[in-house]
Amino acid sequence: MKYIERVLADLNKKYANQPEFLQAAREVLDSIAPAVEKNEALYERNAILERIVEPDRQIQFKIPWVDDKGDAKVNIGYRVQFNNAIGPYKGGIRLHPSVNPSIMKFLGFEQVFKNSLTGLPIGGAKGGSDFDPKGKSDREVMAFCQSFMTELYKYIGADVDVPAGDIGTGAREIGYFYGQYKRIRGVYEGVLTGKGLSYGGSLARKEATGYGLLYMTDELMKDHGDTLEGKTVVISGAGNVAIYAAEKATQLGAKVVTLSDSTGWIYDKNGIDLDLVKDIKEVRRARISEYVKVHTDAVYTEGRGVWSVPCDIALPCATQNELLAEDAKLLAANGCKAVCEGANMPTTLEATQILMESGVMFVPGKAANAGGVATSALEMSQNSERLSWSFEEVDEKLHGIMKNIYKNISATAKKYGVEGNYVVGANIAGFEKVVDAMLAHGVC
Ligand code: NDP
Ligand code: 2IT
Repeated sequence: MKYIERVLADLNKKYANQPEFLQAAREVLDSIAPAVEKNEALYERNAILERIVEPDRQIQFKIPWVDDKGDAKVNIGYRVQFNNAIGPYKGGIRLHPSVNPSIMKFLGFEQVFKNSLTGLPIGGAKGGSDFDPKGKSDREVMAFCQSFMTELYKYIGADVDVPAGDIGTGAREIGYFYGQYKRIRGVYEGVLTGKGLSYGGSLARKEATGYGLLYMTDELMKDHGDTLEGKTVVISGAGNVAIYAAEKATQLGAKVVTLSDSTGWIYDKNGIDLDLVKDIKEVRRARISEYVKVHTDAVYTEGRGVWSVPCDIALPCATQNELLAEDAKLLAANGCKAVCEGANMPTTLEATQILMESGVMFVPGKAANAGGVATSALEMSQNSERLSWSFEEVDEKLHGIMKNIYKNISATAKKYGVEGNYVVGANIAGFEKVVDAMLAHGVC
């Protein structure tokens, strides 16, 4: 049995109860085959694949906290420190009731390759909890965050592991995490990113994932003799990534006609009013259905459905496995030119295959949404030198990083004889840098 197949078979056996992790591992291992085959003996002797698919460590802990009624609650906390061959562990914290060890591991695994693609010195990690911030008061969120950090602080540090935001973790949660870390450790350091601007945050970090996604999409279109000007864009999600993706798409001349949340989706043929969405989501923390109370000619539909709207470009920006095989068929039939992933693994393996076979250009999340973590690394740099850069300076660096990622994944795909296959390009390019470092460090 070939090396990759053996490692995949072992993983399937060992982690049969971790479907998301197995999906992410399969996507990477299948597509790096040409790079592994070239060095099979060396990699196998050094157990490179066995070592890269296994997290360095997984921490799981209890998070007791007290709600507003005075009742005690318990959630489960996780931090998966996956690989620190090229830099300190780095990755977000997800707060969502669906969080479990499989989701933590898939996200940590993806992060290793994504962080490598940024070209910056950051290793891969992910953390989170099954806590649901929806409907909780500020005090309850603070109580949870303080309890979470009371355990997590033991395992992180500015040169060790630097968490950040993800689903359910925004500026408010990062603030409470930071306050508790500082209080326990007595150290003022860049231990988290996505911080508020008054205490070491970076300008443009809030916008970075969405903006970066559009810088990537723009490069892709230009490389294929096209632009974003006048294009119809459908976006799922209505959170941090979706909002700033919509903002940059609009700035680049496209028209964004959909957004969604977990209850339903909106279609506005005139283009989404982002000031209103920001008020609904960032200020009021309300449902996207509020939108049609103001824009009465827009349509709100319960459930899922954004991929049924004819578009030139589709940007899944909500969560994993939200773009299914039937959605891919519909997008292709409706003439969609490109799908670029703002979320992590939003497209199923089957849907990805359908899109690529139908000639829809596809850029995977580990390349397309890397602008967020890249700007987190820029926040770390600013913290280290105790300076703050201007919005323009950070944004310009982010733009350059996304252009470089596109160049890198495109050139790598070409080098391995699969021009335009950005899944292969991203996975091999991300993999090679990490493996180079792992080989240099010896078996550890
Ligand atoms: P937010 O919490 O800000 O927003 C998430 C959005 O997706 C919300 O509109 C939410 O709806 C929707 N959503 C979440 N889970 C589900 C679900 N199970 N079913 C349907 N809708 C859902 O998160 P982000 O915008 O930060 O993250 C979105 C995606 O982007 C995630 O995959 C994340 O891992 C990825 N990402 C984030 C980065 C960042 O910097 N924040 C960087 C790179 C990737 P509702 O409010 O109803 O739950
Ligand atoms: O998935 C991701 O890349 C993030 N949630 C951002 C991680 C980070 O450290 O900024």
